Amino acid sequence: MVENESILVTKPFLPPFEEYVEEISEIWENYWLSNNGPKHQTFEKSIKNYLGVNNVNLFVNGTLALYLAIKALDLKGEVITTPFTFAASSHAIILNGLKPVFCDIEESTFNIDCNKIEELITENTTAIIPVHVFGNPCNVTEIERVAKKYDLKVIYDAAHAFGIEVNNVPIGNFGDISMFSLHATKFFHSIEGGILTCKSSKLYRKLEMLKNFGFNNNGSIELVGTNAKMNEFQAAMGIVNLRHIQDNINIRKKLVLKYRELLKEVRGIRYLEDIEGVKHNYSYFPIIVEDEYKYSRDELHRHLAEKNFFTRKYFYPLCNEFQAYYNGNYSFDFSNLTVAKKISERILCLPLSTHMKIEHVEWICSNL
Ligand code: T4K
Repeated sequence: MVENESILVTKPFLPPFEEYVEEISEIWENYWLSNNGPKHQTFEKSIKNYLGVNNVNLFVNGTLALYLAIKALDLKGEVITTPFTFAASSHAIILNGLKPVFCDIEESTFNIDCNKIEELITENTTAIIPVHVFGNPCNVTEIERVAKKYDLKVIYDAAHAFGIEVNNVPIGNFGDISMFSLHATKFFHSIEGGILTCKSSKLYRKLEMLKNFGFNNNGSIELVGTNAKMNEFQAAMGIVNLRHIQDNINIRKKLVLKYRELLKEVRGIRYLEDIEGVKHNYSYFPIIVEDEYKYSRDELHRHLAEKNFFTRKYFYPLCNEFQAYYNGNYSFDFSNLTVAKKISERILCLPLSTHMKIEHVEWICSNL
């Protein structure tokens, strides 16, 4: 009876227990637990292949990966980014001593509005850090054009975009660096984990050093680095989960199509459609609760929780509204973020996981 079940916004996929145990059993033979062990090496190769990119660095999580991506490019001054994202995106900028300059987003994709980037560029701007929110790709062509014109670096926060392709080009090939998160809540995960992809082999080597205390191949400390290495248990989970990835995407796609079918006629509920030429991963199912809907977003959130369906307000509040940023060092102009404000006050991510059945979607939609 779905009526009596409790469904969270997501529930991590776990592979068959025996499959993971078999994968990690080698660790008991070789006693290699971290520091670029055999599982790490195998996983890195598989990811490189799956993502169709030149260089892959694995990290302990996505946040540290993004933090080190910014460090590796020696960015200074101001970075243009989106306020409609998880805290990790803007935290990584601020932890590097840089100023995030928040740009408004598009109504249709919730991604950074490329038409508004140029007006925010100053002599202090050194990079753009867009986010492929919910796995929907940003306008990579336009971002590349602006970056080239003003000689800016581009780091994509692709935390949600594992496996996405745009016109058959895998998404990790755009910009200088892309970061993918492999956190437990992601549709493909390694318990915790992060990936950086980049075209430049020089940058790849620098990232290798930065995540390992700054050691170079000769054992000298060449850079001031940190410890952000992925361990063997994480890599083993990634290896096993990669075998199940397509099945998982298929399950999620069916659930998403059902949601769309059932919500089509609901007045005041808007959702994202597939984009032509894009290979999607169906990692989230966000809806916009428009003003014409019978309840507000917050009322709907509460109503579904009473029925044991737990939705999430990803991403509310906006990053520029975080109390932590108002310590006297930062001041943000809210007036240019009207679309982001509107979306963040109306967004709700509905439950989506491989544990769900079509009946769960039907039950949620009947409550909408
Ligand atoms: N950039 C972007 C755009 C991101 O969205 C993220 C992470 C990052 C960067 C940073 O990447 P990482 O450093 O995380 O690799 C979750 C995730 O923790 C976070 O990874 C993710 N974005 C964010 C969007 O969602 P919370 O605070 O919402 O997580 P939590 O613990 O409330 O879990 C969400 C739901 O999942 C709950 O209903 C419980 C369920 N859950 C969670 C975990 C961890 C489980 O059932 N089992 C579990 O093991 O942030």
